Amino acid sequence: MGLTDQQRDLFDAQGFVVLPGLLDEERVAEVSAGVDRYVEAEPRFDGRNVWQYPELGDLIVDATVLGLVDDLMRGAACTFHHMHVARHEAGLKGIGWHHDYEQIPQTNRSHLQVHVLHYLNGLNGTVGDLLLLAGSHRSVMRRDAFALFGTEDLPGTVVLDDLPPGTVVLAHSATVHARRPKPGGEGAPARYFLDIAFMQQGVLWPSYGREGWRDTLRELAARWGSPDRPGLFDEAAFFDIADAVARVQHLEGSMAMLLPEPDAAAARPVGGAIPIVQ
Ligand SMILES: O=C(O)CCC(=O)C(=O)O
Repeated sequence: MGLTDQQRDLFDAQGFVVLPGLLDEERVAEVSAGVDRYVEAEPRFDGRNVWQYPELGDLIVDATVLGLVDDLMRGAACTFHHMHVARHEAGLKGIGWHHDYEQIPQTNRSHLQVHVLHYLNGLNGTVGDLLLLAGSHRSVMRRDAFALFGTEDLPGTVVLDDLPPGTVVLAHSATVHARRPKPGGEGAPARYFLDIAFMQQGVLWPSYGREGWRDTLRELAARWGSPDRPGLFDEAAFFDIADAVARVQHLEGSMAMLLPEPDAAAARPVGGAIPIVQ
């Protein structure tokens, strides 16, 4: 099963596609058991130990989901970046508008990064809705550029608040999104949420932002690596994010002037209106 042309076009136009109930009941139950053990043992917002949970590793390499990611990559291979795992209860805080495209500094969208968002119990209008800003993946901006708008509706906002269990949202990681907190959900099944990020190969990407990211990739490769996908857990796809942050954090002015001079043959705008490219 792959994406239809219409779904691919939708992804290109709005930055995401919603696949209601993609995972069946049995798979949802298996992964949920892994989530339960994970959230009871691991620190929050830290995906380094996912390899210790077989159901979570199995989800990273789920053939159906990876096949859909392949469709979006349009023939290019991809590499796993991180997985986050959460069980959200009533009263959960929101997360303001942001995107998750990994690039330092944000300069272009030459290569694709996809976030696979799993809502194992679906969404039902309690605890938190997912907001997505359609078309925002085309704009280059800091990850927190729209944070000043909190979780307010913006023109182009799509609200996901009614999804069946097993739903997967495939999102271009540069799509601006937010979690709007909602009342209710007490005494009901929790909001099971996982995100898994994959990078299109062809450029070096920033690593996962915690020391030990190489070990995580090695552990995953040892257990879930396969000759069919030699680059899936390839640490050589990444530079250490801490090195890149150190390079840019004290920059002043236009970074272009710190780059090597273009060679004489490089296209150079002359006369007329010089295009402002960034
Ligand atoms: O909880 C959600 O639905 C989305 C969370 C989110 O914004 C994120 O993981 O970047």
